[in-house]
Amino acid sequence: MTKQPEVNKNSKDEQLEQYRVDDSGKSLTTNQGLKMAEDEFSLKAGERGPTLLEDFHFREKMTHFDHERIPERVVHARGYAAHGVFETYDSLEHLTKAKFLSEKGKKTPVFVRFSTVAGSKGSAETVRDLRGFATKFYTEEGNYDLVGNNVPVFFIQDAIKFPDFVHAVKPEPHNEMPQAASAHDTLWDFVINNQETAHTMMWLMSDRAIPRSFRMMDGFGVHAFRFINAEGKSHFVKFSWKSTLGTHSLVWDEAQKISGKDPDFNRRDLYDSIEQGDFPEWELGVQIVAEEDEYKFDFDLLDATKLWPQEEIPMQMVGKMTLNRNVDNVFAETEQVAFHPGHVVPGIDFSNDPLLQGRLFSYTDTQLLRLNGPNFHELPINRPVCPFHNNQRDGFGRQSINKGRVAYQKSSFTNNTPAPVSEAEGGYSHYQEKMEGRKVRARSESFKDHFSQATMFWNSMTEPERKHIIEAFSFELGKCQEIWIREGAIEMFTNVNLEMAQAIAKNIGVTPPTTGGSAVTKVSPALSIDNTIKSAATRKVGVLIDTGFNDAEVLKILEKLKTEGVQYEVVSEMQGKLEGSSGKKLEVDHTFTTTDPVLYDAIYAVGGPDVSKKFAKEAARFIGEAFDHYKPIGATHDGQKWLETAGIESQPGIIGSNHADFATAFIKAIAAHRHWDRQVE
Ligand code: HDD
Repeated sequence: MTKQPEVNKNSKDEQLEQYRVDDSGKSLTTNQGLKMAEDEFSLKAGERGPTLLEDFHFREKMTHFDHERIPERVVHARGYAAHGVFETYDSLEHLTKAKFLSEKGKKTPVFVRFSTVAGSKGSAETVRDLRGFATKFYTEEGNYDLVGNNVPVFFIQDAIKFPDFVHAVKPEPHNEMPQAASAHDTLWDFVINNQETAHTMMWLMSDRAIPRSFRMMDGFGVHAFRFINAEGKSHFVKFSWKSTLGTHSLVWDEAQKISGKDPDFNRRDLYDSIEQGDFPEWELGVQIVAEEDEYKFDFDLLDATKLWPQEEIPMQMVGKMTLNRNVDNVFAETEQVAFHPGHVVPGIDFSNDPLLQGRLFSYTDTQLLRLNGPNFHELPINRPVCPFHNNQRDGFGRQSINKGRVAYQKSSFTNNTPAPVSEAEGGYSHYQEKMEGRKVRARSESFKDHFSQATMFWNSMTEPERKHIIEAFSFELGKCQEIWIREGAIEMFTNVNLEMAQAIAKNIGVTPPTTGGSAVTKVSPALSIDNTIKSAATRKVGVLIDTGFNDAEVLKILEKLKTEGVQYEVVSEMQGKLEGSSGKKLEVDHTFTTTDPVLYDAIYAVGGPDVSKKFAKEAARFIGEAFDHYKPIGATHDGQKWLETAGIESQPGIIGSNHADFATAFIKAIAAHRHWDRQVE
C-alpha cells in the first residue's frame, strides 16, 4: 500500500506533534526513566522461587496493563475517526459571525468520528443501525462540535426519553442479546408504545441504515440550531453533510455476511482509502429559516423527529470537508476524543428543541465518567488550537501547571484577569430570545403528528427501496417473539402506508389490515438515494484470475480500471505471483480463503486456461453471490463460460467479453452500483 502524500499541515496537526512519541530504537525504561537490564523475567527468590514484592518493574508494567481500559461510550461505542480540513466556499457573514464560516477559502482543521449507535466497542460494523457522524472543528475561536448522525431525524422528541430508548435498543439485560441489533422485542415494544419513533424507524428500516462506506453516507446535525450575525440577528439553521461520492448502501444479506467475513469492514474502507490518497469529501449544506417564518411550516422546527424538506427549504452548500490523515493512535485520539453539541463558537447558538436541550447536559456528564474527571479538555485530541484561560484548577490527571496564587475572581492581584471580553472582542454571548410560559412537563401540540413525514419518506422511495423497507420490517419484526408486538407494529405502521403494512403483515404471521392508511401525498425526491451521485471512483473489484491468463489484454483492462479510480484486488487459489500467457506477472492479493464476494462492489472473472475444480467452484460462488446482490459482473476470456454456465449472461449489469469495448462498458456498470432490474429469486 502506498503511503499517503504529504497533506496540508495545519494548526491541530502542529499542536499534536509535541505529544507524539516514537519509541522505536530507544532503550527500554520504566515510566520513571530508569533504564532496565531485563524485561522478560520477574524478580524471584531463586530461579524456581516465588516472585518478590520489591519487583517495581513487574508491578509498574502489570499495574499499567491492568488499568488499560476505560468505559466504552454508553452509545456510539464502536467508532472510527480521521483528521482533515474544512474549507469555506464563501463568507456567510450575513448569517453568522462564526469566523470559520465568515471568510472565503478559510481552512479549519477537523477531526471526525463515525460510529454505530447500539453495538459495543468490539461489535460488527455493517449492522442495521444509524451511524454517528461527529465533527470537531478546531477553530481559532475554540472548538465547534457538530455531533450528528447519518439520518436527519431522531427516534424521540424529548431527551428525558433517551435512557429509555437506549435501554430498549441495547441487548436485552436478562441475556445480553442481541448484540448491535434492533431486531428484538424490547426495541419494538418501545416503538409501538412511543409512536413518535415512526419516522426515524422508517429510515432505520431503509437502506440508509446499512451504508456501504462511511465515505458514502450523508451526515445531519438533526436539530434546528441558530446562526447569529454581527448585528445580533438570528436565523434557524439545519446542517447536512453530503458526500461527493454519493450515498450508497449494502444489501441486507450482504451486510449480515460481511459482519462475519470482515467485522471491521467500514473502518478498513476508511483507513485504506485515506492511506491510498483517496481522500473522502463532504460538502456542508445549510438550510436557513428566518425567525419570522418559524410557524410557517406544517411541522414544528423544534421537533427532532421532523426533517426540513429540501424542496421547501433549499439547501445551500457552504464548504467542503476532506479527511486526509489517519490517526497515529486509536486510543489516544479516536477513543479519547470528547464531542459535545454544547461546544459552540460565537455565531452559533441553540434552539429550544427539547432533545437538543437535554443533550447539552448529557455529553459533559458522560465524559466525566468515561475520561475520569474534568480535565479531558487537556487531552491532546480535545485541546482547542486557540489558548484557553480561566480559574478552573486541579482534578484527576491535571496537565497544566497554572502559575500564581490566584484562582478566583475578582482579584486585585491579577487585575481581575482572566477577564471576560465583550461580544465585539469575540466574547460568546447567548442569543437573547424572549421567553414566556409556565413551568410544565408537557409536549407541545405541534409535536403530535408522528406519521405525515414517515409517509412522505415512504412516498419518496423507489420500488427497490420500498421492497428493502418491507424486507427489513419483516426481518426485524420476524425476530420478535411476541405476537402482540408484531400486531402492534402493523397497526402503527398502517398509519404510514396501508399497502406497506399489508405486505409486512403477510410475512410475519399477522392478519393484514384492510382499512386505514395515510392520505399524505407529499413527496421529497431528495430523500431517495436512487437520486444520488453515482461514480465508479473508489469502488472495489475482485478479479478472479489464474496462471496462464491472457496478460496482453487483461492487464490493459486492469490499467483502465485504475485510471478511472476503480480499486481492484487480485483473487486466486493460492498466494504468490501469477504468470500470464506472455510471461507478465500479477501479484495475488487474496485467496478464496482470505476474501469473499461480499467484500467487493463488483467481480471481474477472467480465470485461466487450466483452472482447478476448486477454482471453478469458487468462481461460481463469487459470481452467484455478486449476482444475488445486484452487483456488476464482468467476464472475459475463460471467465465468459462461467456466466453462461450460470445462465446470467444477458442480465442487466452483466458485461461479457462480447462487448466491443469491454472496459468502458464494465466501468459504466460499476458506476451504476446495483442493478435492481435484474431477475434475482
Ligand atoms: Fe448522542 C454520543 C449523536 C441524541 C447522549 N451522540 C453520540 C455520538 C454521536 C451522537 C454521533 C458519538 C460521538 C463520538 O463519536 O464520540 N445523539 C446524537 C444525535 C442525537 C443524539 C445526532 C439526536 C439528534 N445523545 C442524544 C441524546 C442524548 C445523547 C438525546 C442524551 C440526552 N450521545 C449521548 C451520550 C454520548 C453520545 C451518552 C455517548 C458518548 C458520548 O456522548 O460522548 O452522552
